[in-house]
Amino acid sequence: MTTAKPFDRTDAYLSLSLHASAMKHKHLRDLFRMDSDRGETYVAQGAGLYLDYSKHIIADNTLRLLEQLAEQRQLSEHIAAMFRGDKINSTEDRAVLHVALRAPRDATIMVDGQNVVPEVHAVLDKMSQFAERVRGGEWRGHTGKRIKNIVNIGIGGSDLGPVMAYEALRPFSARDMVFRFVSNVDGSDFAEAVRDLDANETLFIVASKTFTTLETMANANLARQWALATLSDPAAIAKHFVAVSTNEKAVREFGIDPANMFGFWDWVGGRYSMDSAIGLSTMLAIGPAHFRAMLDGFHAMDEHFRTAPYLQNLPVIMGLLTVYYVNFFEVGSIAVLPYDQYLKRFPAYLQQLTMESNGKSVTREGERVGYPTGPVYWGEPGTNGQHSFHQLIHQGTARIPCDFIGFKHTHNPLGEHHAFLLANMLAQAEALAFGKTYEQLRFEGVNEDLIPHRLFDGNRPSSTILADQLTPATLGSLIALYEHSVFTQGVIWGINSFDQWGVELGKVLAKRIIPELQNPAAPLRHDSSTNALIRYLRQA
Ligand code: G6Q
Repeated sequence: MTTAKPFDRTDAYLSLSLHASAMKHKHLRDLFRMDSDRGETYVAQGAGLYLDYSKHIIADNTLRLLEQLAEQRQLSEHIAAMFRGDKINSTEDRAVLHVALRAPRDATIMVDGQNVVPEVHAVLDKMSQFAERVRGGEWRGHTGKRIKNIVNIGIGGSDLGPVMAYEALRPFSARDMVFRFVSNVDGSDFAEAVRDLDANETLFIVASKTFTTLETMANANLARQWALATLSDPAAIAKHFVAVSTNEKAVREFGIDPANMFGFWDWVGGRYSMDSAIGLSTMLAIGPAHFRAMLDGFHAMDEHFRTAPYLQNLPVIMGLLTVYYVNFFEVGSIAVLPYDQYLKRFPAYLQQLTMESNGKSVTREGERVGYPTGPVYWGEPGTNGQHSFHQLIHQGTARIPCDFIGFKHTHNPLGEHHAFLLANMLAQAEALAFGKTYEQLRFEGVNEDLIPHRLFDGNRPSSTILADQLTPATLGSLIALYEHSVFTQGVIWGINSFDQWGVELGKVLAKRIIPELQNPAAPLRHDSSTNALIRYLRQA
């Protein structure tokens, strides 16, 4: 790949800066008035998803310039490099191949001279056999009882995806089983997860890529004690604990038979791992066939991302629009608002995916960037958010682009709920874009003093993402959409979206503080604030 100009020195960046200063004076009301087909022009479809991006402060030339930006930043070469297995995670010298996790059995993806696809399918097959045995009651606990409870112990990438997917796919899950997720190194998390469970019927999945993570190891040890308090016999561990990891040695040392270990690879980043063996709890919940349908959904979006032209490419469009707002409209956050209760953990999942990936301030070459990068992603399901923070999105001083996500069909067609839900979603996007003018309020007879308070400026951008129904395949497409949007942003900004050095320092400092908290006599050599806080907490 030839060297591209840095982001803020590309011709497209300079043109976009000028262009955006003109677009800042445009209003969505006028853009829609001038082009009555806008709502049907600025749409794209792929992998079962429909994206309406017409309610963005853009015109045809914006899209042309964003397309040029993608070209000048060599986005397609970067996409090809990722799919080819190049070591694009340069600071860790690793390939980035979550796309291989959902590649079809006959695909070929080479890492260090070896096709990784057969290994991926071998693990999927092993997971499927195990899931069938547990779900079918063939795999029994040490005392012969059927396994009814699954507790996933993991944190970060080894937790957020599994929890989110379990919640999202509940309609497809085994309703006679209980699924719990323990992540925090707060004993309360573990205590609440197991308080009503019978150890004879409980299987723990210890999910940790490294198998060294403090929180997960502490919770796994707690789980072992808890299980043995009932089961007594250490041999019981083999029937009640399985591991998902890349570290076979540590798994064995913990006492889990490597035969009950499900592996993955260093080219799968934690936050990109929910469709690897880290998704074992998901497969136990929804069964192998639905899990594979989810992988097909991911793969359909991968293929769309790899092959569709930039301006018909959903993740590229979403990624470029994010760059447009962050770098030319001083946007600092993006709200993700799923109008589907099953997606209640989706914003939390996206927080990690987006912010751990693009929360970087140096380029891949180690130069400090001179422009903003990753925005804050946050959100809650609608309509709940409408009765809380939407006020700020409608009338606050910050511009917060929103992603609305909705489905044509609900899994629970009760009363008129679904029409109410979708109507609210569409109304929010409409209100944000078009607002309510002074003239409208006067016409409605609103008291002059109240008009400033009841005015809605509008011109607040949003995307609407629709699909037929929230199925395993749709969920896969939706996640891959955001994965590749994050990738697109990272390429444009020239940062490494796949390392996470920013989480290291706190971990190191915590290890130093643990003995200081436990031993009241330990000398304290921190700053005066940390010292005083430790003294306060020691008294407890
Ligand atoms: C994700 C991060 C991080 C990781 C957790 C858990 O991209 O690397 O969230 O997933 O720290 O790590 P282990 O799976 O190694 O326990």
